[in-house]
Amino acid sequence: MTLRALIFDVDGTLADTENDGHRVAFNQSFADAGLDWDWDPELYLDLLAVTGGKERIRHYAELHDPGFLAGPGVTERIKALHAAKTETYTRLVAAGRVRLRPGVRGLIEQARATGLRLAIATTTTPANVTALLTATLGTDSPGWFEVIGAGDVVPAKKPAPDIYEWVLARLGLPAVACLAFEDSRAGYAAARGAGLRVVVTPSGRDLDTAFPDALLVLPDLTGTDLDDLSERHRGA
Ligand code: XBP
Ligand code: MG
Repeated sequence: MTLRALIFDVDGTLADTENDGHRVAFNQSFADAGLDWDWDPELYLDLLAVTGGKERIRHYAELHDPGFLAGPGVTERIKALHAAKTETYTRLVAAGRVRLRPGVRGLIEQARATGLRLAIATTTTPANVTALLTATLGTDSPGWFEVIGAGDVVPAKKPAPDIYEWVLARLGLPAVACLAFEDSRAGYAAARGAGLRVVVTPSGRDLDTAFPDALLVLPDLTGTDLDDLSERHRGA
């Protein structure tokens, strides 16, 4: 079937946001709340197996500080930590702390030039998506994406297929008319679970992961030609 839309993951795919962005912002919110938690880069790569910031905080506490979870109002405390983290993260991104991965801008420009529809399917918080797009692609760029599925709009985060299904429903397109771009095992599983073909540009702990059913696995999107991608998609 003819390719009609590209659906992009955000963290790890559009940009390497995690180590210098999200991780730093999590640690800042912990310090500001008087917690002695400090997520170093190695630990953080492990923690990324749990998608969603609030879910990741809870998972860390289960492993390293179960007393925190026994305290009163823990759900509210996690929400407050996470809201503070989002404030810091969006500030870091606005200050230019993260850049797009190679080839992302070029592919998005090709898609816009040929009238291909664009969408986003991510686990991260909506404000983070706006901050990243605005800082890297310009103030108009959030409007280039017809559907932005982000954060808690679906309760079951990646690797569940729900966020992709949510985006497909709003695009009004079947999965076979779209192509997803992902960087991680969880994201790949989510996209495949929704029936999408996937181009994977691995990052983090998934640099050496096998993605046997991927349409393509590439180190990054440098030089990616949209005609070639459309052709591969049609033949898949
Ligand atoms: C990545 C995630 C997110 C971010 C942090 O999502 O799992 O949790 O690490 O953002 P994706 P929040 O690869 O789907 O873009 O703290 O806002 O969840
Ligand atoms: Mg990702």
